[in-house]
Order: sequence, then C-alpha cells, then structure tokens
Amino acid sequence: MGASSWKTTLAPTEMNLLPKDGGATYIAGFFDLDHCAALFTSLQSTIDWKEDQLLMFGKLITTKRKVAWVGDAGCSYTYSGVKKFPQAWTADLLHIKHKLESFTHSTFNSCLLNLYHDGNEGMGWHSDDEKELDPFTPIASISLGGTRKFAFKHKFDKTSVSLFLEDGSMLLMQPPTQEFWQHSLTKTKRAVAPRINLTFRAIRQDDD
Ligand SMILES: O=C(O)CCC(=O)C(=O)O
Ligand SMILES: [Mn+2]
Repeated sequence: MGASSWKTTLAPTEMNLLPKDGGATYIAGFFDLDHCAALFTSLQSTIDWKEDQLLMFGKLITTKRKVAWVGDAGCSYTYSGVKKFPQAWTADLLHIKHKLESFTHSTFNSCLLNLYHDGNEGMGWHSDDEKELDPFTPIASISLGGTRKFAFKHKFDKTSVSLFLEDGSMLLMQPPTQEFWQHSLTKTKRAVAPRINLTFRAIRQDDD
C-alpha cells in the first residue's frame, strides 16, 4: 500500500490493534500536552472522587484507586455488584464528550473516571459488558498523566495484545470488542506519574 492511499483509510498508527472479534484504535495526541495538564488539574478539583467499592467473593473491598461516575440523570450503572448514581457533567467533561462525539459519530451519555495515584494501582481483567451498557456503541477511553500499560486478552483463545496509553491519547474500543476480549491496566513497579482515565460510554436508560 502506497503512503498516498493511507489517507483514505486510517493513518498507520490508527489501525485496528485487534486481530479479530472487535476493534481497538489508538490515537496518540488526541489532546495536546498543555491542555492535558490543565485538564488533569481541573478534574482533580471539580470531580467528587471516591474510593471504589467492589464486591469480591461476597466481601465489600475498598480500592486505593479513586473513581467517579458522571452522566445524564437516570444513567445509573452497576458493576462489581455496586450500583452507582451519576454526578452531573462538568464543563471539562462536556467539552471532551463533544469532541469524542464528533470524532466517533457516536453519542455518549456517561463517563467512568479512574484516578490511579501510582503504579501499585491498576485494574484487573474484565470486559465492559454490563447489561446497562449499549453493546452497539463504542467505548472511548482518554488517558491523562503517567503512561501505563494496557492489555487485551481474547476470552476464548487467550490471544493477547498490549500497548502503552500515553498522556493525551484516545483508545476507541469498537463493538463487539467487549463480547470477545477482556482488558486490564497492568500494575508496575516503575515510578509512574498519577494518571486519570476517562471512559465515555452509552447506558441504555430504558433498562433502568
Ligand atoms: O484505566 C484504564 O485505562 C482502563 C479503565 C477501565 O478499563 C475501566 O474503567 O473499565
Ligand atoms: Mn474497562
């Protein structure tokens, strides 16, 4: 394929990272670095961050990682056995949401925010496939702050794919990725800067 034909499809860095059963596209520099630093600071103070609570083996576990669930009124979300009610959108999040919506031609009504203080905090293998989520809308993931390793593992043949999510990047997970792949954010002993991740999602409100 000649370089001139790339422009009609995706840039080489924006190709599907998954070999089958879904699609994941990584876009470095979706936000420029000055904007990222400002967004990080602003999100730290405008969002009501809470430690996450997960039901594991019948016990309620509190994580060090902080989370927040933001969305349209009525977009409640249950994951790991705990029901979350949404905080209202902030100006920053609406700005990002609109940029993502015009880029992806999809509509998002909610966003899960995670704040990882250091490399001891990560997220284990899971799929974003809860019944409230519209399985036909992609999930758009924005990374701000320290670079972290993110991995996919196929549910059936265990094929794995990993990449580093950099400050200001966007990872777009297309249907039916959540049906066939799990993903995780790997913990690391490396010194890494704090990181905020935003995943924009579509909740099926009529199921609530
Ligand atoms: O922090 C990340 O990049 C992943 C977060 C994630 O998978 C989730 O919030 O469901
Ligand atoms: Mn996830």
